[in-house]
Amino acid sequence: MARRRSRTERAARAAAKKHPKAFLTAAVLLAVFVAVCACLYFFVFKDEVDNFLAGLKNPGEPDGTGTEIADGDLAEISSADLSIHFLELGVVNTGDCTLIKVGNTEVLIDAGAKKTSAPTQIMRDYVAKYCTDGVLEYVIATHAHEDHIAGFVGQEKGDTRTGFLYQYKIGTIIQFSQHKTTSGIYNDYVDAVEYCREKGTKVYDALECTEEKNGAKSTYYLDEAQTISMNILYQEYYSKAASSGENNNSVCMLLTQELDGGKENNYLFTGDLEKSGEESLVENNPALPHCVLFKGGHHGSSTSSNDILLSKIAPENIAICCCAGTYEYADKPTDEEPENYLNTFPTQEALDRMAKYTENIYVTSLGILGEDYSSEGVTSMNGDIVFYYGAGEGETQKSLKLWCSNNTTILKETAWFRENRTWNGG
Ligand SMILES: [Ca+2]
Ligand SMILES: [Zn+2]
Repeated sequence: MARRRSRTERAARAAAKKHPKAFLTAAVLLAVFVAVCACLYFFVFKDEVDNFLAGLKNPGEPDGTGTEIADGDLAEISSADLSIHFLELGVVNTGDCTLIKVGNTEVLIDAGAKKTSAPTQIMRDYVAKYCTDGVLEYVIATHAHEDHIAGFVGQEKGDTRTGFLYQYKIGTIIQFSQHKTTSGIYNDYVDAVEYCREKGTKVYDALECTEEKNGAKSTYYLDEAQTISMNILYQEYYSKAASSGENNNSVCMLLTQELDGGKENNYLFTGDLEKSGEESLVENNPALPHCVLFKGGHHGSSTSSNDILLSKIAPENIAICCCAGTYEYADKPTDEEPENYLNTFPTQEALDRMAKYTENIYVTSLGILGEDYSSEGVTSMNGDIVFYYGAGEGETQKSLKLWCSNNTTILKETAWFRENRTWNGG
């Protein structure tokens, strides 16, 4: 049976009969245009176009509390439904220490920064203030670098040590699946984990969690009503050691809080994950949601917080744990390379990418530099940064609030930023 031609097909054939030359030219031009577009896409703009399309799929509409964040009150934090604390370490070294609290259940993610000083008395006092039952239900060790694990070990003190793994009863440790380092602090960390295991702590690695093997789970609920979940997200470096070093081995965790009306708030923690790890995280977690809070990747390094991840999560707030402006992890400016100051944490490059999504960027500490760019001391930027979900006295509605120990000034409004960085956002 002859195929019936569609109306457009018939019209095209009629036009081709009537104006054969014009039709041929149009067809050739169209073919050339398509070829040029395809070349531009595959060889020049692939990342940009993909990111734009990803942005369309995830327009960054807040799921939860909206873009406005209320000013918090220190007195409300202890009784909040959920609080997330980015600690100042009180030393001039960059490192991570994040405490999450839901009722009497705490999650401690990493504890930096130096084996000679961690955990500082400031960190110990801070954790003791919020963990009052002597039990840290969960500890996450994202990767095997000193600035993330030194405070788990701590200093020798009599026949014990000052590290968190010795000072608290630990419920479950979730640690990196891969490592290459054989550093002293790594070996001390392994000893500390064994010390806990002997006392009954469950010890899993990230891959066991995502594969739900040996008793590990990919989702842990932090409250009895099961409204706040800690989800270990798979990325490929759990199953093969990253060739680039430890950072891409970082354990990634999405904290999801269910709110009234079917809404939710999501908070993402990726340790020091770098670009290829972020790519794998996005690829393996297509449902990665819009995030009300993102812990800025790798202390604000240029290697992390890439477009592929940010376009997916469209973060509303970003907290960066670092000692801003110090040259601990950057080359000092020289006559040949005067712009090296742009590479100190938080780097201009990472801030440019973050600026597309939010100006609500907060930073824990600020370095005080000597003439030769050496670190001479430390002061607070925002200080301890605390996001919490709760309500004050007389308030009927709970909401996400921000309290910081020094101030809640967003990064781009700080004197340090004005002197050392450029705002390239809207
Ligand atoms: Ca506890
Ligand atoms: Zn680090």
